[in-house]
Amino acid sequence: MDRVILLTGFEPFGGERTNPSWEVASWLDGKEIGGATIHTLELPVNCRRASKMVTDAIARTNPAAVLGLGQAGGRPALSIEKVAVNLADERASHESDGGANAKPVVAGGPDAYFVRLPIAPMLRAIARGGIPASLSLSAGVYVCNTVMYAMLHTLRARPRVPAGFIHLPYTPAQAARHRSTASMAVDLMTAGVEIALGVIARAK
Ligand code: PCA
Repeated sequence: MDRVILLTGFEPFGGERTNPSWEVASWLDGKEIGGATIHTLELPVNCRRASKMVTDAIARTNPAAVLGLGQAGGRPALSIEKVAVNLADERASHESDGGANAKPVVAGGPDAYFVRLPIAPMLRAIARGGIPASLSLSAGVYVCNTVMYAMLHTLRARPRVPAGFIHLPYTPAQAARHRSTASMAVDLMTAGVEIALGVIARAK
């Protein structure tokens, strides 16, 4: 049977016309990387619905690895997340109270999960490709963190399946509508994510 890597992205949100995560994911849909086929899934920017969709997709496709992508406007580089916390705040995009109203993603679940990705080799490989990338220790408490937590929780009994999340900067077209904001071209972000997927696919 074909090995599948599940790659998720998001719809636009917060008044944006596009979301770089879905632009990148859709470029990679159907590609063969390291002996695996990329299957993509576009998620709604809603904690409850997005986490249900990702856990359903994991059950349906039994993937060899799962990588989530999301937009983190203002970040200057591809940002490989290290930790998902058991907190979800559906209003976090428009109410910035720092997650004081956040609820558990999974009631009674562990406080946090570390992602299961070969982060250091991924960072080295992306940098060798001439693409800026860095490690992030917080994905916030909004939908990206929720989806990452949900995927790691669902896969908790399958520790050999690599799973994690990369946040992406704005595209130049998005940044042109914000002042003094970092951005990265979609083809460069796509190349960086493709390199990351290659490292993940070849890791075992
Ligand atoms: N970024 C948001 C949600 C969807 C997205 O692309 C986040 O960082 O939670």
